[in-house]
Amino acid sequence: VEASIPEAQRAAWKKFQPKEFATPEEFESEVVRHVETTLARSMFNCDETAAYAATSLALRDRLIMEWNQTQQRHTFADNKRIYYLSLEFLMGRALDNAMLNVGKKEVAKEGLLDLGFRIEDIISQEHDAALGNGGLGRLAACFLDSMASLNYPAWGYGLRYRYGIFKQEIVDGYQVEVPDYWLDFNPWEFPRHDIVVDIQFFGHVRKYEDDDGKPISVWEGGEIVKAVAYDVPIPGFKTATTNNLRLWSSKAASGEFDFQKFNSGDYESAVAETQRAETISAVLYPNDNLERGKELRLKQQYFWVAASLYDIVRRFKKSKRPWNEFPDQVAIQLNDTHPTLAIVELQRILIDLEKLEWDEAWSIVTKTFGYTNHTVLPEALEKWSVPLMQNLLPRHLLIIYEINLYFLQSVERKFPKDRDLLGRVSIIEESQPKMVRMAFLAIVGSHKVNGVAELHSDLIKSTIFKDFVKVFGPDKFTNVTNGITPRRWLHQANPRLSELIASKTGGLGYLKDLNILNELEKYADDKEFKKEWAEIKYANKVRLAKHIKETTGVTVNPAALFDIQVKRIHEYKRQQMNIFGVIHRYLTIKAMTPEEKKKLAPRVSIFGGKAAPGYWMAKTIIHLINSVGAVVNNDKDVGDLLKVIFVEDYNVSKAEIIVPASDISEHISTAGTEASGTSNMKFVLNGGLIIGTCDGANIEITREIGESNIFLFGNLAEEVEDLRHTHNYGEHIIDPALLQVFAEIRKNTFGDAESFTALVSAIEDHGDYYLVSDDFNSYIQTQALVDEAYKNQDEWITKTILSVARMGFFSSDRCINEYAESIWNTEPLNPEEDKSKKL
Ligand code: Z16
Repeated sequence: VEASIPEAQRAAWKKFQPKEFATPEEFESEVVRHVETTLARSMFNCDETAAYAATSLALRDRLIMEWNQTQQRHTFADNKRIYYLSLEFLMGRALDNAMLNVGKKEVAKEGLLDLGFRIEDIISQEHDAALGNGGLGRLAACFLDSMASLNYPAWGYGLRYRYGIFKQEIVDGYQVEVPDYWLDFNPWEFPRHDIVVDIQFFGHVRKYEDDDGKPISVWEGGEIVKAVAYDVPIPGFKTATTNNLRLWSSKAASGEFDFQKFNSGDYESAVAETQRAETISAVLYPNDNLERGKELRLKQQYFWVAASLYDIVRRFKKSKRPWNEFPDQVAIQLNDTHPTLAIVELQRILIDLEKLEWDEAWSIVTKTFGYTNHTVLPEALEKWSVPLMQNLLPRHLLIIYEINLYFLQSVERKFPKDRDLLGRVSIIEESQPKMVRMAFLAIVGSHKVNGVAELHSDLIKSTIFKDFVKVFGPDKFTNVTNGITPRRWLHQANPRLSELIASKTGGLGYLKDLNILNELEKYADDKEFKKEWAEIKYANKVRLAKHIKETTGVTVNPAALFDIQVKRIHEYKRQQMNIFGVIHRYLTIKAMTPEEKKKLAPRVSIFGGKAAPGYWMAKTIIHLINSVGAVVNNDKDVGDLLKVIFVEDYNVSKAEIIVPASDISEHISTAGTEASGTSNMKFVLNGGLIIGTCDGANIEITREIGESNIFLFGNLAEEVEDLRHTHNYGEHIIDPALLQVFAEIRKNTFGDAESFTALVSAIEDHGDYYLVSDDFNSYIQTQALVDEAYKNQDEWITKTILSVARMGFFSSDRCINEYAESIWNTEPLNPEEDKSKKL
């Protein structure tokens, strides 16, 4: 149906296009209009929630205009588009980001004040969009920001979970999970009830030959679920580009519920179908770096992938180009193996529905996809049982077998008679039951595979994907070191620091080209500058101290050294080593004379992070941290010298308060286990130093900022295998300082020692897989160096300034440009309108 307005009537449309608000008054008039009409309230019942709602609505009206124009521009130019498929988008709050990106924060601030509200109070009304677990999901959010800010025509595709990551409450020192229902009022999403895709599950495959004797496969029967699109605008920072994030929501195919069944009295099954369909997009799986092979998870993956590909293919077909041009128009990036079925689905569309020959189709498929690996942990590598896949996606399983057959035949031709190799690289694992190895499928179906930091990209080539380097050659594998968006992680989280930097580097341009930070080097010894720098850090610590007081009741001294470890709780990230170190410090303080105590720098050890609900060890770590805090924080002998804080419900907006307040942050994973880490980058960019292992992006951070500006310790990745071997088959020596910590725990100093036996026993009796005992000594010695260094504030500040000045490399803009050049083969589409967007 032609929905376009005829030429003759378009003048009227153009005349009434909403204008952007140039003054606070224009903004105010829009806020008042939304309060009084959209929200049906008035000045007599406008609380902060209502003011937040109206502010967001006023702003989004403007956003929509830019968004529509961007989409029109992209359709007209018909360039190659980037599609970023991710099961997680950890977006956080949208309002502040939107105001900053479209350059309207000042106008809004003044306008709100005039209406009786402080902008910070309004911003903090917003519920985080928390559709992700940790690093992987936040990376996807940073990438969207960078792609829009760099004017790449790009779409994100994900799932619209009704419940994001759970809210964490700490009750009696234990984690309790509370559902995160976030959709009550969400002005940032637009339901597209006209964009609905039918998604098929189950059924069977019927095979026959057509009139020319060509074998045909038809996927029949089973059930249909509907995918409804919800769009979220993604504004670029001071560009005319507002890209789109499309999230799919599941709905029963029959609409509401089956009235036939209902009327015939079969109430339960009438509602059951609806519920089963809606369950698909109901909840985010709360595991970080763990895959459990549940059927509902596979349903989520196929549902999201099939809807997204339908959409992408439909858009391509509008341009009426031949199929071989598909990879020139479409680049699809797979964020981990979660969307790997997209490879199979595109092959299915091309051969079953579009009737292309297998080889032609497969060549299109492999040119289209790129695969990013985010972990080498074996328990995180996805495998799906063949019987499960057979039942849910019978046609896809057949295609996977065919992909594997042709692949193994090619391997056989290249390496004749190496049967072991064939078994090792087979997409199907010959286990009981057989399993589909999703990472192998992703490698075979993509033209590039990348890791997320140099060490990690080297490790995947030498360990888990070694045989594939042999088969495909090394050029298929590449590195793109992760990055973070400086807009949210500096400008938004740390406005005063951003302002100071802007004042010395010629304005906000540094947020577009982070290498400009280099100009700060010349202030590393500037007295005035250093004073301001230190004042800002102090103010950020006061802000965090206030949050800690309000949420935990504990008073912390902002002048103390703030030592922070916030990230998902995981044995490989070694929060247990941190808390053992804290206990060691506590014992040391208890044994000190008053004179010795005077020389010690007071410290606040701050932890935060969620444990997966089924991860018992991680929950035990949280319990130990809180138990230690309860003792230490109330010990008069200790006073201000040590405080232990667990910040409840760590999330994106908490990170925006916590990150700018750190003196030192901990990135202490067992070498070789943390693929990259991205909070390490955020902390340094905000003027904090790092204590860390030679792991992930820590290594490149060290290279950029200089060895003297980071506290590295511990064994190296290449030593890990031997150490583990020694623990299990040789002599496992545990550091005496660590044994002393264990002894103290056993004395019930931190409550019933039995609660913590698993933590101690993992090290003493079960081989200490994460090498806590091997790194502990070097860890506490390095912490002592931190104490010493912190006493010399003058040098410390210089270190932090130099570090910030050298962090340009870690902008997600650099990262996205690398993806565009080395994987997507695409360029930005710079709009004329950009020129009017002043920095
Ligand atoms: C995740 O957050 C990461 C990897 C993974 O396989 C699954 C999840 Cl949910 C993280 C890595 O652990 C981290 O090192 C990395 O910085 C991040 O992904 C982004 O690449």
